[in-house]
Amino acid sequence: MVVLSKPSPLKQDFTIKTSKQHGNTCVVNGSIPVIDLSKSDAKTLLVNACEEHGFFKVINHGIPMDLMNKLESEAVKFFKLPQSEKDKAAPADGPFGYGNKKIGPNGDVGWIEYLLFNTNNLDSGFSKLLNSSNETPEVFRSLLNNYIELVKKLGCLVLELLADGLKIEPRNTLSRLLEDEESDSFFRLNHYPPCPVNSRDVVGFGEHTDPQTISVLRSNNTSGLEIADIKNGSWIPVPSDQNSFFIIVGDSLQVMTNGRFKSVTHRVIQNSMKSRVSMIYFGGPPLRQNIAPLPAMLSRGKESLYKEFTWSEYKKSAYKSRLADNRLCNFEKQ
Ligand code: GA4
Repeated sequence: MVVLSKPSPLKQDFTIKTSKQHGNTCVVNGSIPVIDLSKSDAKTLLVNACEEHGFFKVINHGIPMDLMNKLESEAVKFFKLPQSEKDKAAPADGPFGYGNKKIGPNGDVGWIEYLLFNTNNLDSGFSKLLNSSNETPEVFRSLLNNYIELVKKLGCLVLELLADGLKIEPRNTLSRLLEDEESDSFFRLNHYPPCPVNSRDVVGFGEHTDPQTISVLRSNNTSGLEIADIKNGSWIPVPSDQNSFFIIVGDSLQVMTNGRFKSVTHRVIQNSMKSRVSMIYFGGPPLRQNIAPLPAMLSRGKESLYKEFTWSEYKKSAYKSRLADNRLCNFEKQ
């Protein structure tokens, strides 16, 4: 097990906020759907999981373990650099590059350091990495490129199976948003160092929903991820599994299915002993894309639950919000 250097302490407290919507009781044996993508019933199970949990694990995904492990090692190598070197990769403006404890622009903090990239312009974050004394930037860059291409394909496959399951035609109605060359998708490498404060009041990444369509997450074998039960808001710990991927339904997919799929609230709690390293692909639409319920989701005279908006408008509003805010409520019809 690799224990990385701890980032310098911040003055703020890392307190888990208990939202009004979601309590923080732990449901230890909460069930997480596991879906085998090689089986013929996958599309039905996927639809069911998005409706019931907004979250599931996929196995038989076809992404080579070797690639995940190599990218993880490169990330670990970067996070092991002295703080002053890592800080050279911090953005002058905008969100891309290295971040330490600060999450978003509005005062949220976590026991975390990370690298954030725009997948259609890797250099937006990567060029900053070249300022730090990274020994093998070309290896890192090519692993990032290979990995992002494969997780994007996996995300597209899941979205196509979901379209099949929902009888949406054509079946690339959702996946084309990620495949579009102007797709506004992000990739994030997170490092949660072991946290010296052994308390459930310390948070790695506070509760939130993802704004995009789906997020494809892989972590090392350190637990910490928790999802809020859609029905009663209780927290369900997600057992780590470094060989599988976890899919998180985001706000945009909730809107496109007119609320049938649920964008799941999730968080990462700290671990006092072990580092957690996670890599997440956030499949976002192009900025100009209208985010609205698909016609197939409005059959039999059903009305849209949401006002009309573009992804660009949603993003602007998201970046004015705090992490735990309900971002969709501004876009719901009264
Ligand atoms: C949550 C999902 C992704 O990590 C992210 C986050 C983004 C950021 O860290 O810059 C946000 C957060 C996320 C939602 C609300 C805003 C924006 C921080 C924040 C307070 C990269 C994303 O796309 O939205």
